[in-house]
Amino acid sequence: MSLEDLKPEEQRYDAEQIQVLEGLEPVRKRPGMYIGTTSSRGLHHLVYEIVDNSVDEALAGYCRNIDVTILEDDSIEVVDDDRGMPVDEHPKMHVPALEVIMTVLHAGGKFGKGGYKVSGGLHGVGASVVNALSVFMEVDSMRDGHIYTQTYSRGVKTSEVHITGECGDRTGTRVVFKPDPEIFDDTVYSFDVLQQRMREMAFLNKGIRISLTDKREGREKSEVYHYEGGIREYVMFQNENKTPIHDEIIYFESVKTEEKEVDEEYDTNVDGKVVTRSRRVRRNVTSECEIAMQWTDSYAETTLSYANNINTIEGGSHLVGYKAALTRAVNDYGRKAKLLKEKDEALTGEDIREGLTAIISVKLEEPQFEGQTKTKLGNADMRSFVDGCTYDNVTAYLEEHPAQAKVILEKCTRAARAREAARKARDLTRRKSALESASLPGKLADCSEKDPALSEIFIVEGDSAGGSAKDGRDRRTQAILPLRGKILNVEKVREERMLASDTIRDMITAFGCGIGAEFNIEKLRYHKIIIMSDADVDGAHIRTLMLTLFFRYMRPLIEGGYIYAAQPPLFRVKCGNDIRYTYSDREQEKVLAEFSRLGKKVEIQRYKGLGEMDAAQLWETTMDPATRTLVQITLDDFASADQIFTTLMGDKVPPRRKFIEENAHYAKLDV
Ligand code: TSJ
Repeated sequence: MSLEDLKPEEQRYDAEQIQVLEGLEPVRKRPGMYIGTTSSRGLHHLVYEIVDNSVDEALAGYCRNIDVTILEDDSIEVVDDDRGMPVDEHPKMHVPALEVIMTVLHAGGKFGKGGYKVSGGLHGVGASVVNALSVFMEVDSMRDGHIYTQTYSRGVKTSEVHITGECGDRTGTRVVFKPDPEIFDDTVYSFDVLQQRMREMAFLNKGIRISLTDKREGREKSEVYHYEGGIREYVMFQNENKTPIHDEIIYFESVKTEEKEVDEEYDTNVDGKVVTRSRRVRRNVTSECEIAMQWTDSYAETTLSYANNINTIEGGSHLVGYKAALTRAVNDYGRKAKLLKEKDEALTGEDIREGLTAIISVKLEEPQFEGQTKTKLGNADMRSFVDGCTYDNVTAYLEEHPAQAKVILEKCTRAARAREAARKARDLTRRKSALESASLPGKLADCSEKDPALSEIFIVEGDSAGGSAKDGRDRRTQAILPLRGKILNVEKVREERMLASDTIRDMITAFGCGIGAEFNIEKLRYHKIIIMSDADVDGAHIRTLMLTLFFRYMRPLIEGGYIYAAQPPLFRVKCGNDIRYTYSDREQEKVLAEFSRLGKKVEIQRYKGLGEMDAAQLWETTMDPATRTLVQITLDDFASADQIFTTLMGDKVPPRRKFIEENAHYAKLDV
């Protein structure tokens, strides 16, 4: 049913507020519109969408345990111990509520009284979307002693809601679904990817217990995430491989209730069809703000902000309020306690946040998500709410903990001095040559194309590979920057030391867009920055060092999808006139099997490094846009990326070794 089907007077009446309850065909036609993507990320998103339902119940106080299981065939089971989904007849649609939730787009959450939905995945689209994109789905609702069950295929019910058993006193909801291979490029679940989100959910919602179990053959595994300390424990987790400068975690929370005008949805019957309308009503609205912080001796800042359990990567009003208040609170206290001298300039926000790990989590009704990736909180009133809460509580903490306050202020003052020294140094020379000089690095073999969108730059490790790349490239669109010597680990030094490195300055100059606060993506000279390093451990190390630099100083390059890793081949296999390049051990086995079936002699060359390939081979295997494979480096999950870099690049050796051992099988580091 569409708007046109309504009577004319209905159309006029609040037309834009009318939301028509639709079937699920649009979801299957355009899955991307509902879950963002049909890549592996969308596949995992289905699980989050289901788990969000249970988390909402947990936040309303009706559920504590959520068990997520990857079954043998890559279908997913989620079981919780909530009230059980309602099965009574929907007053307007005359089918059980459970069926409405599962088969009608946009439905869900509005069957209970009160109890608002604060969770909700990035798209917050609901269980019916998961149903539409699953070849099979089964839901059991346990309530009033009965187990009510319904099954579906591709969003269409294959049975009525019926009683399939008894459950005694137990209540809860259980769902099994199998994502549709017609929709998803890849239907294999990653335990690690699910683990990240389940752990994050458990940190953000203290007290809930989420278990994650893998039942697939050969990968059996089970973990439980349960944190009574909530985001306090999240900060401890983020700081696991760092060295805190004060023992306890600074933690505070605040709840605000005010009368406000909000949208309220209701269903109504128009000509026998059910339409959801919304109206503005005045009622009490509650918001929560929770913050945990701890300073470490590192130079990097880790600030993770969330709104309704969604990582607000682009920040927003809550983050603005927090940052402003923290800067004021530390400066005001510092002056009052005479830890800052009258004549000194105020500490900047960056000085104060150096080495600080902070989690800001707000929960509110009607969140407005803005920005390119819809991860920027727009609700203006969250700014003053979080500001007030942060200023009062940080001030109180500093006043009540003078010894810790002294350590923290000293750290901030050192950061300010280092920053001032760096500023003076770069006013003289370095910054000029690194960031403002018109002349490009001598080693850069630039392309002739001037349009950045059509230009790419290969960062090539080693002189001999650099030579081959220069000879083999398409000079019109491909620039080559060979790198000699080690790349500095920027995780371990402050900015001025970083800028003293020729290799790093060459990269910054070649890219053209500057670093840090002065970063300007408009000035980027190439829209593809391709890291070309050997397909071995050393190559991976160099790639990680480069990504660390990009992550800490030029993060928009990663966020914007401009960074790629080239995929050089591992082997060259020749059989008669047939020459193949293979890029993984599995592919190699396949090609060898194919050739041995022919029973002919094969010649195998194993490439130990890019340097072993001549210009023509390098072009053909790794650089030719028509045939090459590039891996785009993405920043799916900032929290884990930050930890990976701290682990890999920080000072503590045992966790680094453990990480490398655990992840040794990965060919690429996709942060
Ligand atoms: F939708 C679903 F199938 F994806 C799903 C929903 C899957 C799982 C694992 C859990 C849930 C779910 C739904 N958990 N809890 C609920 N709760 C309700 O839907 C519910 C329960 C009771 C009442 C009430 O007013 O009595 C209202 C609601 C919305």
